[in-house]
Amino acid sequence: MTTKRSSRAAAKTVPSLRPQVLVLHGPNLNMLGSREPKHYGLATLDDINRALVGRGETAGAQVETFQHNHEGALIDRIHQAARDHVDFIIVNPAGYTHTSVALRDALAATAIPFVEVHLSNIYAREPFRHHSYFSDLAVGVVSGLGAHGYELALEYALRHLQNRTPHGSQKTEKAH
Ligand code: CA2
Repeated sequence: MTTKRSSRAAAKTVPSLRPQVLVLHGPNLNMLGSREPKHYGLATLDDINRALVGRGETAGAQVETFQHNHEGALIDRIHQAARDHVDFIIVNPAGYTHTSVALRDALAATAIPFVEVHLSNIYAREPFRHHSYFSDLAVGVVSGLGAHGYELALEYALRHLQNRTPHGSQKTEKAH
């Protein structure tokens, strides 16, 4: 017999027809707009998130944003994204870019395609920022274009998701 409770729980796992994009921001990015504008620009995290959610609405996609200063909370959010059938992730792992095998493992385990974004050009900065634990798993990396980098990543995600067939695989491009 199906109880009310179990049918509600089952409904939660049904993939949504609306493409779902999760934007993840790592530690200290809540400070954007207040300090270090030379590296990170003047936009606040709220400015960035509002623009991304608005663009998603226009395109008929659901864009959710999440910032946390703790590694475990970011990992839990990635696990949640898998349970919610999120289609695409845009992630700025911030300082964890250069340190976190655990965050890398979470993204690898969920197998949700993702673009890695950095506001600053990590290759033009200190040598310890030149290595990322994420780039080889990412569909692509945007680094050094400021807040615009997130918008470009979202445009890519929307295009990528539009090209999906109803079964989730990608349409192949026609040769000319
Ligand atoms: O350029 C990026 O987006 C980074 O991911 C930002 C990280 C840094 O550790 C990476 O190497 C590159 C740092 C985020 C700190 O954000 C702040 C924002 C305002 C004030 C202070 C820190």
